[in-house]
Amino acid sequence: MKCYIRLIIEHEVNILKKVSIIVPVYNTSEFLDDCISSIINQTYQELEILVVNDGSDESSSEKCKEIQDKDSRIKYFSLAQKSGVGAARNYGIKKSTGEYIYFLDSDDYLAEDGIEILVNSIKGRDIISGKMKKTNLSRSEVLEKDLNEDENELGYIPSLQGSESVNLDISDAYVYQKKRGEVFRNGSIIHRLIAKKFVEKYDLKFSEEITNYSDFSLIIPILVHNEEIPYQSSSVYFKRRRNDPISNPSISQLPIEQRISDFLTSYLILREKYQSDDVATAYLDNHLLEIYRKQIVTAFKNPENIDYLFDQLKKCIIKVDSKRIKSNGIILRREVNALKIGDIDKYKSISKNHHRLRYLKQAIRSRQKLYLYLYRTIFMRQPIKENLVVFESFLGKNYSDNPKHIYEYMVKNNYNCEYVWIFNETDKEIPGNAKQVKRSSLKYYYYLARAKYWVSNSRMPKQLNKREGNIYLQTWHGTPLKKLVFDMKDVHSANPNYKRDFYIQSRRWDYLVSPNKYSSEVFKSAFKYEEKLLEFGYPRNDILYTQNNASRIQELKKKLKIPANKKVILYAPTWRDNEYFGAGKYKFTLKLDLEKMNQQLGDEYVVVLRMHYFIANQLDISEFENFAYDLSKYDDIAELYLISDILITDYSSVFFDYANLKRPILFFTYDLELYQDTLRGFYFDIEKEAPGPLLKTTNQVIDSIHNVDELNVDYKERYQRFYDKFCSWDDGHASEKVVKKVFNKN
Ligand code: C2G
Repeated sequence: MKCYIRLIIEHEVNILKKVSIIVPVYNTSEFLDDCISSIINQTYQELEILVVNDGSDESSSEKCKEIQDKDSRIKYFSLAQKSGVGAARNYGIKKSTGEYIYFLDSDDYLAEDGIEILVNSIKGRDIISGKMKKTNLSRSEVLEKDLNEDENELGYIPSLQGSESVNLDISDAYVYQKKRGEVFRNGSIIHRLIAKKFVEKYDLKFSEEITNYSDFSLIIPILVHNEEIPYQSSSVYFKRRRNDPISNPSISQLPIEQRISDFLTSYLILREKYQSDDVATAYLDNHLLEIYRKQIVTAFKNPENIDYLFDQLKKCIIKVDSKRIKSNGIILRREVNALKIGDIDKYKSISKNHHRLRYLKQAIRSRQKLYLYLYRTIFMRQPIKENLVVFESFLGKNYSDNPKHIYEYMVKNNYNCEYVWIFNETDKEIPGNAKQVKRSSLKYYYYLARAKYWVSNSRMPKQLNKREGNIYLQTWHGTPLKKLVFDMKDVHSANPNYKRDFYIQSRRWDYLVSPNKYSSEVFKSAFKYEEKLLEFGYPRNDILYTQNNASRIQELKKKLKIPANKKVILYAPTWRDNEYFGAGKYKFTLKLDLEKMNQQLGDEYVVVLRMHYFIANQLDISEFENFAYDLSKYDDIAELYLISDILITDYSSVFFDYANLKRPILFFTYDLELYQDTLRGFYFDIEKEAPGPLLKTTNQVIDSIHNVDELNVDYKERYQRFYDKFCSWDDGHASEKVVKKVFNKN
């Protein structure tokens, strides 16, 4: 209401003009709330919201129906069958009654003043362009952010967000007149306000025969009929980068061949129709050449794509004005010439050399690129070494986990193999005669290219293609409590392409070790894993059965300089997706009060702190000498399990392994709600199934330790149930079973 009055005062006689916001929907149930809320909460209220369901699945259709009741301005339409985004938008145009039209995709959302700014700035023109900002964040995350702090990340102007801070007198700020084509450089119609009468006058419609690039059929006439197109950078449209291009891709995440083919179809139709208009032909030709350089050349690394697209591309290239080709480099010009004469063999040969040259150019730029070049062009062409096995644990951070125990079994049992271990820091004391190779060194690429076997508990870089004959044993590194990859809804970690990358990397696994039946099921869904599962329990837990005796425990305590007469509390928490310095470098803030623990438990216990291997910051515990020991860098946590009397953890998979020892476990879950509800989500109700109490404060932790005998009694049955479900495959022989299945002894 406030906003209405304000606008009327500002524009005196202006009657508010209605904006029709057209929202085509196809399978975006998880994003629709954000999208629709961002419209309903616009500071400019004179709106109609046309939601056009383009044959979505059940859950999105249900969601569409649900949101109808949210606001009387919503008009819902459902197309009889999936007809494509162009058809859905055309339907919306037909049904619209506003003076202006604005297109918003159903997985995106708007800044709250996005429409108001455009309406105030259009001033009788046919169109005004706002700004599009790509983001990985949800709407609520954007609203919650301290925008001053995150201005760079969002590229957003904080002072213009929210109705209170909108400066309505923005006539000066508006209209950075740009060259017409430049305003449409991204080839997209979204984030622009368009006068309906202009749409009607030229009968503007989206192409319906293609999925990608249907916007061009609107963009071209807009460019043709408008000398200048104003641009208002403070009207922000948030375009969401969807995190799951595998299960539910957005249009721009569809296969590259399809996108290119759609573009070429659209180019041909429009180039024909607007052949006499310089602006239109320049825009189309420049786009074609840009798409050629950026997408087509990449797609043509696969020669099958050349066969598929060659004729279509030839028809387009013939139409490009030759003066526009002249300004390009010699390689592109040679390719264009081969295309024009339709000589596919010649084209393929030029294109092959072109790729070689590109790789070489990249190789000169950095050492890693050079190694990768040698990996692809030389090492991968040498024969595979049938008895070469490469091991890696936790990305080279240590000598540990399932790969360590598999390796030691092979060494002890005289497997006739050549072994290589990958480490960040070499010269480790390890048994056997394995070569130690630095991660990302030239030797690393060499051995990975030549090895018949890869054994790893985490992912290998996605650039390292699997070669014919290679066998990749993936052991993974824990029973999952927190949701993994494709079972995660949002990705809060530092890498927004996490799901896509994971999918590419995990397609190379031939075997996956599973610690229990429950994990087998989770792995199938979370990793979309369909290859062989080795359901034998975890090799890393063998020593919890074979070395769980007093003399080994004393030996380890001595090695670790832990007093023999003190009991050990092991604190091993996991990492938090939202606390990081950068990709793979996470922060941790110690919430356990060591001072208090020392005072109240110091006579009987010492504390061993063990941070997750992602944690990059060092804990300063120097003031707790002789009470707290930081063993975060110690290689194998299983040995720390052996020496400890009590485990404190949180959502880490460590408790599934530790339960093999049947010793007490406390859960220090001070941020349970945040972790469970926002960051990850869990596979089961930890409050009901955890084999120990969930505690929020250091005092509760201390009390539980004082009363540990009573806890053992209280949790006895629950612990047994937990053990039966998660530990029953572990029997001290998992390494043997895995090795016998995967490796041939001779
Ligand atoms: N780990 C460790 N020290 C910690 C935490 C974990 O040495 N403080 C090791 C343990 O072997 C643990 C493994 O790293 O089992 C995996 O750690 P998690 O905390 O479970 O976290 P994450 O690396 O995200 O693994 O499916 C497995 C997990 O759900 C994912």
